[in-house]
Amino acid sequence: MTCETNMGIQILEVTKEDLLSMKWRCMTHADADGIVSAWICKSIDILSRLKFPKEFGDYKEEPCDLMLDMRPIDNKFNGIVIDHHLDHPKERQYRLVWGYVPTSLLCYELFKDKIPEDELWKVAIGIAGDGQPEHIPLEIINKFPELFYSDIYFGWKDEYSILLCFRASSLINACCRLNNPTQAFTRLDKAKTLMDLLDDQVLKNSIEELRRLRSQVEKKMKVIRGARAIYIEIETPAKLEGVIAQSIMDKKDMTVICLNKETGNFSIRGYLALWYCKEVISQVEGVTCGGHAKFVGGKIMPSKYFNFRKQIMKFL
Ligand SMILES: [Mn+2]
Repeated sequence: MTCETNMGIQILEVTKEDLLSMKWRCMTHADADGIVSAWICKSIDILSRLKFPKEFGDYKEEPCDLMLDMRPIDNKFNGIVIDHHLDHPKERQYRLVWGYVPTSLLCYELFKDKIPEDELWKVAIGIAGDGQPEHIPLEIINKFPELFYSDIYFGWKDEYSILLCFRASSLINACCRLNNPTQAFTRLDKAKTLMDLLDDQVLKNSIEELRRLRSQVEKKMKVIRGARAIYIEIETPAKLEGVIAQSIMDKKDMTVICLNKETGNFSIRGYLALWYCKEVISQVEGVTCGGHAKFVGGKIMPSKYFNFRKQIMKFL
């Protein structure tokens, strides 16, 4: 009896040969999954350039024919998209590769025989970055078991441990949250081993800087607790809304909506994330949001702040 462990690609509107046949102008999501996906494409030499859009899915900022780990802002994009976010339009001009698993894993499945074998541990970092290390391919775990070793800290307050695959993705994500995804990509590309990456001083400094900013932000954040969810407002140029929503969700076991008033970006984490996105927030004009189960992100126009807040309060 066999048991299918390959559960990745669900929609495949392009052939592998097409993808390998030219060099693409790529735009990718500025997070660990997006960066690793782009690294996979770079490692097999199919990229002519790489950019990170300011707005999720905005292909109009730069010439682009390959989009990774994002849903284009509209259906007129006419390149290729490799992605796992929900709600791609049925009518679309782009060709899609789609699955339920992180984009890094979709890229791995397409190109696995071409990726440098000694650097396959990088694939795991993208998958862990989207919170799904259970999807790391077994052959990668066999080759790099240290991905599941734990880093153990003895802090002043409590002791905690973190898997090295998570530690690595948080180093990459820290750089991205400080609005420096290009630097994150360069450091990942440069690292030859997982230990190189974990020891990278530039990335370690980013984590420290982010920690400092976060504690400043947390001292000033506004928190409202409702029956179903917790609503939080923060103000910072860094992308901290996702981290803060996640950590409060973990502590309180409630869905958390966190709005960064300075950037207009918000994150929702928790079981009701998609419900809030589709049933509550999408009803407000001037607000965009999307994501996957338990993880939603979005943006509001500054002028829509009061409408947004009113709608959230109604359904908190
Ligand atoms: Mn992703």
